[in-house]
Amino acid sequence: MTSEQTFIAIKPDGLQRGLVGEIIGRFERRGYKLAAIKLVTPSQEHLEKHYEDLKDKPFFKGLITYMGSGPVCAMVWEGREAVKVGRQLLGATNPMASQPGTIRGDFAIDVGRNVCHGSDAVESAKKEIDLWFKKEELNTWKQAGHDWVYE
Ligand code: YYY
Ligand code: MG
Repeated sequence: MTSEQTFIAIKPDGLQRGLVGEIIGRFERRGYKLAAIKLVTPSQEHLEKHYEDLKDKPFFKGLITYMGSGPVCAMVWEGREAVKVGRQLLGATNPMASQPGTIRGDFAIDVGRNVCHGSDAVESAKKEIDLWFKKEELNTWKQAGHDWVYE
């Protein structure tokens, strides 16, 4: 089984709106394994690193303020094609373009309040996991249901 890890974060609006359990449940029910989880209110410096690719965008300042406005639930999810499928579970960046059945398609309206973050590639997932987590915060464990999810 080729396994990969993705960085998923529930943004401050997701916390405020009580969507933590709902979002975690979708990854669990799909069969993914939680490797790390914590609540953190990220500093401006941390967020500027996380979103450094977007620093020239007009929405950058607002994005940093919103993301630093309260706790974020930072997670690492693991399993087959976790990066790609994680993005599918989240839905399109703009919730207005997200399909119903996706997290953003079910729970969000404005792009600037789109509830969750997910890495967009295996390389960026590695960078993001490295930025948000220390090595010792990542757990290696075997899911009891593993062989009922994977052939
Ligand atoms: O990876 P993803 O979160 O789906 O989109 P990005 O293009 O990386 O943008 C990051 C973040 O920025 C997005 O989740 C919301 C916000 N944003 C915005 O506020 N307005 C836009 N026009 C585009 C993105
Ligand atoms: Mg992105």
